[in-house]
Amino acid sequence: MMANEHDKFNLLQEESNSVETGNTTRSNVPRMSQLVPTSTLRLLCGLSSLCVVLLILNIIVTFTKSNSECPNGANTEMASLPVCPPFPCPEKWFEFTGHCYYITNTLKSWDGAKTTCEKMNSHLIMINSLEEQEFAVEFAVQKTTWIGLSDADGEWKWVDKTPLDWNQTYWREGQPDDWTGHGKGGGEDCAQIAYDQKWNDEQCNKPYQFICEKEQRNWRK
Ligand SMILES: [Ca+2]
Ligand SMILES: [Ca+2]
Repeated sequence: MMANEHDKFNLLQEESNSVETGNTTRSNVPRMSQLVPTSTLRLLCGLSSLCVVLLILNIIVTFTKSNSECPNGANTEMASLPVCPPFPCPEKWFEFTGHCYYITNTLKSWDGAKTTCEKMNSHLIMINSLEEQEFAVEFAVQKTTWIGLSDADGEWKWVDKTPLDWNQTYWREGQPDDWTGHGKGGGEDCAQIAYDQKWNDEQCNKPYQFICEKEQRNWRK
C-alpha cells in the first residue's frame, strides 16, 4: 500500500472508530436520542400508536354508518330509529301502529271475507287493543263489518286460532247470544262490529264489508 493510501486508510479507520466510541468531531453530532429525551420519544411513539388505533376506529365507524342506510335509501339516523323504518303500506292500505289495514266495499260472507284477506297475504282484522278497536270502528264508518273472530269450532277464536281474551272484548250488552230466532238453522258463529260500534255475533253467511290486516313489512322479515 502507498504511503498516502496508508494514511487515508488510517484516517478512515480512526473516523470509523471514533463514530463507535463517539470521541471525534463526527461523534459529536447529536443523535435523535440526545436531541429528544427518551421519555418524549416514548410519548411520541405512544401517541402514534393511539393515532393508528383512532384511524382504525374511524374506518370501522364509517363502514358501519354506510351499512346503516336502509335498502330504500332511508337512513336510521334520519329516522331516529335503531333499525330501518318499515316499508310503507301498499296502495289503498292504511297504516296504523305497525300494521296495514284494508277495507273493502265488496260485501262477502265471513268465509268469503276471510279468503279474500288471505289472498292479499293478510287476515281478517284481529282486534288486540282498545286502540285497535277504536281504529276499526272509525275505519268501518258506521257500517256493519266482519272481524276475524268466530266460534264455529265451539270456542271464540281469532283467525290465527288464538283464543279470545275475555278481558279485552267489546261485545254489545247481551252478546254473543248465538241467536237462533232467524229460523235458518244453527245460531250465530261469526263476529262483527255492528252499527252501534259494538261486537255482535251474526250468521256467518250474511254479506258484510270487512277489514283485512297485516303486519307492516320490515327489512328483516
Ligand atoms: Ca290486530
Ligand atoms: Ca248475536
